[in-house]
Amino acid sequence: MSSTLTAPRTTPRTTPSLDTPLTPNPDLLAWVDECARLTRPDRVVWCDGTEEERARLTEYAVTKGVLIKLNQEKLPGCYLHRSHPNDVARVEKCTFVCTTTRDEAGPNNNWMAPDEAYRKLGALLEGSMAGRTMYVVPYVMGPPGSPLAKIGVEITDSVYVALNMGIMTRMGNVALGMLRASSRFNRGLHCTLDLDPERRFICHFPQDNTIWSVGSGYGGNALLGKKCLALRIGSWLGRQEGWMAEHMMIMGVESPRGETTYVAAAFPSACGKTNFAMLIPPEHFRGWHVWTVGDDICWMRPGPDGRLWAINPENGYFGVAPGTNFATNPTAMRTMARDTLYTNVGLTPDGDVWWEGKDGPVPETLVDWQGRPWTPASKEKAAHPNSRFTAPMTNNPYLSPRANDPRGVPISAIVFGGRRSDTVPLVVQAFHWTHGVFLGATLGSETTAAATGQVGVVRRDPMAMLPFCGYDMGLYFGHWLDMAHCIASPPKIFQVNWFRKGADGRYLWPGYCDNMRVLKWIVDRAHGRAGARETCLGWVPRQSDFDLEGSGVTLEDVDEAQRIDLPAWQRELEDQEAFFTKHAATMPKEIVLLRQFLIAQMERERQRHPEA
Ligand code: SAT
Ligand code: MN
Repeated sequence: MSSTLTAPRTTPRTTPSLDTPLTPNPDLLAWVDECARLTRPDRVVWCDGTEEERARLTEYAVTKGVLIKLNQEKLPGCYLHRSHPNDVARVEKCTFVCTTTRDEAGPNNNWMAPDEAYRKLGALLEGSMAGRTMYVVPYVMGPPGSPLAKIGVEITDSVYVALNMGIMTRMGNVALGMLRASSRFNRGLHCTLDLDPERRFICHFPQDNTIWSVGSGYGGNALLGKKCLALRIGSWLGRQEGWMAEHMMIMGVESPRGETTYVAAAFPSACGKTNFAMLIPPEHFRGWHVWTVGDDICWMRPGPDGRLWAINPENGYFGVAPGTNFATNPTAMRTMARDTLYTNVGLTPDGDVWWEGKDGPVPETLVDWQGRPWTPASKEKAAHPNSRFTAPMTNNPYLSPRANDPRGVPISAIVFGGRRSDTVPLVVQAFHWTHGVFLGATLGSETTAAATGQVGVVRRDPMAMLPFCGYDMGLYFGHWLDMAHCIASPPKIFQVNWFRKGADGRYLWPGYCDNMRVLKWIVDRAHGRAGARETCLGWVPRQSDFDLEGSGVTLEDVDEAQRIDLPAWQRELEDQEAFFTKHAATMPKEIVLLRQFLIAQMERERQRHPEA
């Protein structure tokens, strides 16, 4: 194992040597002290977020074998980390929402009583940092000064986590400066323990604005600002405070006339959100530009002008490496060319990185993600399917000039997408806000490697928030419906599916840069400019509303990608039943009725076309 995470512990010391705290904030000092007394680290290090500190921690991580220095000529400032092979993705079964009552967490979450969770994890945390360093990582989610920004502090025993947080958030002094003497900060306590999956728990205490995570050092389990704070705790706070925390990327779509339209889009993990957020329009769309505001998370609140305004709470990208190349996402390739941490990708003999689907010839030999020799004849993959790059958003050549704007950007269109090889059409526009909420609520997607478990099975993933909604999902839909009353000019809502296949198993839609063709229709519809045809699923583009020039896509394929397959829809509606039953207690009536309405319409269609 290349990591110190499993190194044997030395005898616990009772008085850790304390680095000078960087703040006089009494509540923060008291909490750090409390955590240190519980976990008994040898040292406490306060992270200030400076370049000098980053260099020092990086060098320390290299000497400890936590990071491997890559070829600095090819990849300046880039390092490789190999996680424990049992710790490579989010683990939903170990993730808990610890509200006072089980009902608050809802059937969509694993629940543990707060007392029990504090007791259980407290026992695991006791003395857990003996012989180790405790990093105190203060961070801001959102552009500093934004009314939507939130402060968190993550305490962690992992230098890899501290370094990742330094890329993914605005970290260090900037957070302490914003926090000043306030006690309003998220308290995140993270300890890798010995990475035993049996002792892996990610517990959220929304009523205490607290997160305790033990037993994992990976991604969303350990970088507590991301899914834990920005989505699970964020969604809870959003409902209390009248805003929305969503699993969405945000992009600005600039037309040749210089008009920029902001679009937010929700897709489940590893379904191409980052690629979509970094889309480069095809040749034919001269004068169009897509600017990335964010690639994963979106916080939105109604503005004084009646529109919905959004920020990206993050400061970097934690993107999936496999499949990323100069054809699928040239912007990501450029973004991760420097100052990037790679996790679980292959290592070539000249200190470069490699993953399945990267440009160029397959290396004749390399070291795989588990540190073993690999050749193209090897049965296993060189890079783990959920291997990642952590890159600063400022590396993105198409970073939106508004990405750091504390006011955020006004959203004109919201898109829900999933990975579906059948049934769901390429693009549909909702009839109205409530119908859009219904489209989001009934979203399904084939599972991916981003979470442990079976890959490729359809599961309901409403708003792509199933693993991230920090409270009862039915109440969450109700919050969406309530928000309409605070937004005089709501965004138009759409559903897309880039992944539909034909009878021959071929993708019907090329995806990637050609998604611009769908995006243009979405933007035009959001401004009330493009035509459409009404179907029972929503408004869809007519052939003449769609610009296919230069795509090589046939009209037949597009028609097939848009086809309403009645037997498939019958199965789809039946498949939704279990989800609606599970959430019956709180599911808004409007959503139930829209589903009944669709079932009735589909039945009539089937009577009209009994041969279908
Ligand atoms: O591991 S993360 O949750 O950060 C990535 C993802 O699943 O989207
Ligand atoms: Mn995500």
